[in-house]
Amino acid sequence: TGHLTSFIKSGFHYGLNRSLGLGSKLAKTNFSSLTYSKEVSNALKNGLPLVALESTIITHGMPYPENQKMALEVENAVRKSGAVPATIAIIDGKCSIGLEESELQSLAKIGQLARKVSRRDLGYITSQKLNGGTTVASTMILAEKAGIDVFATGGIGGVHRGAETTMDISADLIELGRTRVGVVCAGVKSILDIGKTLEVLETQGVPVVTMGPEKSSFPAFFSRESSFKSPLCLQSPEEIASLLYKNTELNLQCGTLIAVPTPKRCSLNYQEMESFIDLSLKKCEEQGISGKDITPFLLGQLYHLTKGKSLSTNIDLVLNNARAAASISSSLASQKQ
Ligand code: PSU
Ligand code: MN
Repeated sequence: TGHLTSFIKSGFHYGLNRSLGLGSKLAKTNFSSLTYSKEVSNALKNGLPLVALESTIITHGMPYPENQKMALEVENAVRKSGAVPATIAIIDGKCSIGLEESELQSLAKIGQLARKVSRRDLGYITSQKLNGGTTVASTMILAEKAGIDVFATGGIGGVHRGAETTMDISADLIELGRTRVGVVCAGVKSILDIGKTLEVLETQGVPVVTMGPEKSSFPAFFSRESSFKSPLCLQSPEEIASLLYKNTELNLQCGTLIAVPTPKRCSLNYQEMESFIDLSLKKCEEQGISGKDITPFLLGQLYHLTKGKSLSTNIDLVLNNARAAASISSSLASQKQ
């Protein structure tokens, strides 16, 4: 048996000293186990602004080949807006910060054959040398380890409707409460309970800011508006970057959620989406779908019910978020100097 097994067996005897011995060794292993793409390692060396991108959206959020096209377009949008994209995923058990194009293409192709990797799956997936798309939670963890401050995605996980009985609350929310990365999204999809999601974010101590004028509502992903008021509103990328800067300076050790409303041209009708969501939730229950399979299932249902419109909106809003994240990251990089 290896070092780790004997440690686990004798763990009981370590008591309080445990964090001294193996803790620091593991911390070192962890850090060196990150694999960087050339583009990303060059950006990190030169202090260029970076934007982390997640990969569950590629493996479990969209069908092939649209997922591949989206992923490449989003990377280019970040580059065009003056930052360096770092798509994060687990490739053959390696925590990869930035993917080479061929890696990204293979991941998109295998889709749901790759694992959906959240915080608790990281150890398993890396030890078994598997492939995985990282959720918002695990992408945040790896981005922070790599020293990337800003991360763009479409929608984050949240509190599911009916969570008062199912307890289905995404690990993304807990991660936002403990990991120091700014996450740019289009708000929370209304397949979730938006009100409860905002409550949990408050409990976790997460600042939630919508990029827009005062009194903006918190956006609902497919639609620009919801019936919930955004806790904070800031108009410019510079102001949002200062907020991130101060959160770091105060050493709050938590994330910041930045919501960017979906562009007007591709926003979908709120009422119509509500009825589609109700239908999808019913089907989900009928088929006994649970746990981590719920979000991918609901996304697939909405794709059919909207005849593909949900997908094109999804792609547009991710691109929009990527551009906003690039501006925020650039501004943060200059404020740090
Ligand atoms: N919402 C989307 N598309 C997605 C996801 C959420 O519109 O692809 C993914 C994200 O990776 C998010 C994850 O972190 O689902 C949340 O899953 P869960 O609800 O099981 O925590
Ligand atoms: Mn869940």
